[in-house]
Amino acid sequence: MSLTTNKAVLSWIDEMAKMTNPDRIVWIDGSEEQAEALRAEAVATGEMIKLNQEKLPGCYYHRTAVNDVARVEGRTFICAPTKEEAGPTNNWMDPKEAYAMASEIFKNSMVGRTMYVIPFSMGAIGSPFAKVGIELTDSIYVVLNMCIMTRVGKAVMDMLGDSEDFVHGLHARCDIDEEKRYILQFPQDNTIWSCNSGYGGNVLLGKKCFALRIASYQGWKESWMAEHMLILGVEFPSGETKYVAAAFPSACGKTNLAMLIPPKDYLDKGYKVWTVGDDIAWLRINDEGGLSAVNPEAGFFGVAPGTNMKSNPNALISTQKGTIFTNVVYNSAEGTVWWEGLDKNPPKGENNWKGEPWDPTTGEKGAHPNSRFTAPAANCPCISPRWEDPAGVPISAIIFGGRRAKTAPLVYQSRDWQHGVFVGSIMASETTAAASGAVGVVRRDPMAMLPFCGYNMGDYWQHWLDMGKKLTNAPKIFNVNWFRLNENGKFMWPGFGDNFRVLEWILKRCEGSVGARETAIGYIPYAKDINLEGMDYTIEGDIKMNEENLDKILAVETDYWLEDVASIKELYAKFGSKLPRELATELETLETNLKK
Ligand code: OXD
Ligand code: MN
Repeated sequence: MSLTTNKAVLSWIDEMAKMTNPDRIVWIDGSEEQAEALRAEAVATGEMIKLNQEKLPGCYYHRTAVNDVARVEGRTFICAPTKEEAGPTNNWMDPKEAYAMASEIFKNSMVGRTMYVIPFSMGAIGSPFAKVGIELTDSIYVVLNMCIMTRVGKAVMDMLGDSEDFVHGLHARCDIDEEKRYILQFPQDNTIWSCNSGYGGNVLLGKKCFALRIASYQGWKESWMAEHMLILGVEFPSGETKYVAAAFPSACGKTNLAMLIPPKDYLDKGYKVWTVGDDIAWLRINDEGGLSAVNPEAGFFGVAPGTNMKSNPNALISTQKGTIFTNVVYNSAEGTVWWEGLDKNPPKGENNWKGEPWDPTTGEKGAHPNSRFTAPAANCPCISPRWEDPAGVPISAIIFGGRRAKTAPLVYQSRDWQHGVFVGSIMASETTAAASGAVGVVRRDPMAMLPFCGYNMGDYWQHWLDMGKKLTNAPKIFNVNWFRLNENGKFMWPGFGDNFRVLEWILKRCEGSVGARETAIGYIPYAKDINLEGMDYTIEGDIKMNEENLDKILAVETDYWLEDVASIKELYAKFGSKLPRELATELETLETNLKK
């Protein structure tokens, strides 16, 4: 039964059904009964395995096809009317050609199958930030994941009413053929088509495709921002809470930072971190002339390997009920799951993520490195009481970061908004450096949005600058780097909970209660102002973290920075006349400052 009389919705579903030709169409109403029936069906067909319900209530296990385990940037296209609108950092396809090509793939792809209609909201229903999407899919796995990651069901259609303003998402599994796998975004049409994949990032269309690629374009047109940022709140002993949003490329510990537990000394004093979101932030100008942010998602689609009771207890606890595990190790004897870094007891006599016999003693990995958990955000022990606040939370600081063995100091602050936009635009991250201290390859990843910006990144930077002009109370902008290595390839900063010490400095800067040293790249802390009390970190041998070593990771190393300037020039050159003049000026200023 249809959940709406909205003509635009009904006629679009009709059109898509004519093309894909499913045997039946089923609306997802968001009810537990329907979800339970779908879980039972997925278990009956082998699509999912029901885990031990005493140990992991409501949890299921799924394996993707072996050739379908990650986002496919090479097959992801922005189908804007012209190549220039997609810009030099996106793959582009002419929309007419893209529709024609993909229609052939979608044609009759759902024969013998069911088309599920998933009405979903990104953002709490009724929030002024919220946006509606509808995903048509022939995968129960997608339905059940979407029910965790977004708000699904009748209330969404009620919110949409007769409006035509919804994202039109179409997904079909087809044959999981890599050669015919396409993730197509049509920002001008509010449309996403995804085929031949069953992997989360490609098929949970609310996430990267909508909440970042399409939404970044919408934000540009409607004066708001969709960013690849976690949101967290720091509660002070006084009870006051300040919020920050932080952008990092994938694999830099975003989920860990979002769920950080402060060091013991701080806990004892009454400090606490609250998670609002771990991956995506939608930001709008608030009544105070600042930015407020919501997390448009309702769950965490987190990387499993490395998650354990020490590295991120809050994430691990979040996965203990109502969670879908994908491509980890299935422990069939226990009805539980395992992954590298969970604990030191891999199950024996079990299969690996591919379903092949696996012997952990050989050193071969059992879980795919990109294996995932899909967990309800509400499970998280440190979920913010305001995580569903329809007005969002006010953002005091925006933090950019990446993985840099050298060059970037532990933390620095931009001089102002324009300089902050520059700092975001020059973000970069390295492939993990070898233990010998060799430096990995630098990939420039502006604002951590390289694979997620739905339009020309030159226009996106201009949008950031324009937003700044509208803000009378703009968040302060910072850059952090938890990953500095010494000459022997050892981490000079402990990371994890101790990153709280840097957050504290950042928030003190926001309220103007601590000084800083002005340098060529921006404001750097005085070592004495980062609290090392109670820190017990050995860098190597008997070399401990102390003020002197802290000074080393706060230093601006001119030669490295000049190398960076050359690589930033290469990036900027790709944008031609789309490069905002302000950013070119900032780059000149940086170079001049460094050469002084
Ligand atoms: C993610 C990613 O899955 O950034 O969040 O790849
Ligand atoms: Mn991400």
